[in-house]
Amino acid sequence: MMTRLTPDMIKDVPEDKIDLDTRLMQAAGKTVKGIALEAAGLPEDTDLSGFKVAVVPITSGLGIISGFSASVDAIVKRLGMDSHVTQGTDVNGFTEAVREGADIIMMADDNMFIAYNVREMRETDNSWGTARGYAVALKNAAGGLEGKKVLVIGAGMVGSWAVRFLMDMGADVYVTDIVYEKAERLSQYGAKPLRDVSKAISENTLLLNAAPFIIPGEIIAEGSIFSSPGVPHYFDQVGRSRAKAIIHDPLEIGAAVMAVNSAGYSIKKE
Ligand code: PYL
Repeated sequence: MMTRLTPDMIKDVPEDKIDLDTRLMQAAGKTVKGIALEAAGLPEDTDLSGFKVAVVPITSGLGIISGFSASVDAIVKRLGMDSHVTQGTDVNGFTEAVREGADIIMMADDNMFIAYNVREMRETDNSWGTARGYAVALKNAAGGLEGKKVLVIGAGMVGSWAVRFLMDMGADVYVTDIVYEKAERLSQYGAKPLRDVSKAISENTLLLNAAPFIIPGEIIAEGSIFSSPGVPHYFDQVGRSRAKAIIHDPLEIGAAVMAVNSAGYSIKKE
């Protein structure tokens, strides 16, 4: 069960108050759009303006998260796509999106957040998109990962995908989780499970943190590069002074990869 976002975590997303592109340019030399295009295997100059995206608020389970649909809508608009939030919610909203000819429909309940390409009948989910986007960000921040040791913290849905993508990038992947058996299960993809979480973190300088884990600065190695989608997110002063880069956002990189990868299903057919 992924950590549920709160309105407070995403309140700065609609107006991009954290200026994520500037932070990513400094840490990884790419913008959100650049990372999303690389994650989707599309050329850097891909024109996304022809895509019409509908974001459908979903009231099921624990219900609407205030600001969630507005955040996804803003993220997609920043990619240059034509996006809007439907008037209706749930099936009403989905029907509205279909009737107005949306190319891509994005919606999330308590367990899944997907981008659905209506034309190609293919979905991209948030765990896949987040893992891929943060693996690409780490690769760019590290100047390539071929043959380099990388530690994945957290063997949940995002961490599991991240292990596979980092292996594909040629990294020497280690994985740790407070439940050792979860880390051990990822050895099927060639990753090496480590039992002692703190020791693993202190001995690595390329880390993808996919755990809801506040990492105490004193176990962080000097010069570490953190690619850190995990929420809740916090690094203390010692951690921030030791880390060379900390890449984080509560929603944007994952949602951008979903939208761009979904558009890619149509682009790659052309
Ligand atoms: C997709 C996010 C990323 C991290 N956790 C996931 C989460 O919070 N999921 C719940 C999303 C619920 C959205 C709500 C709405 O406003 O439409 N159903």
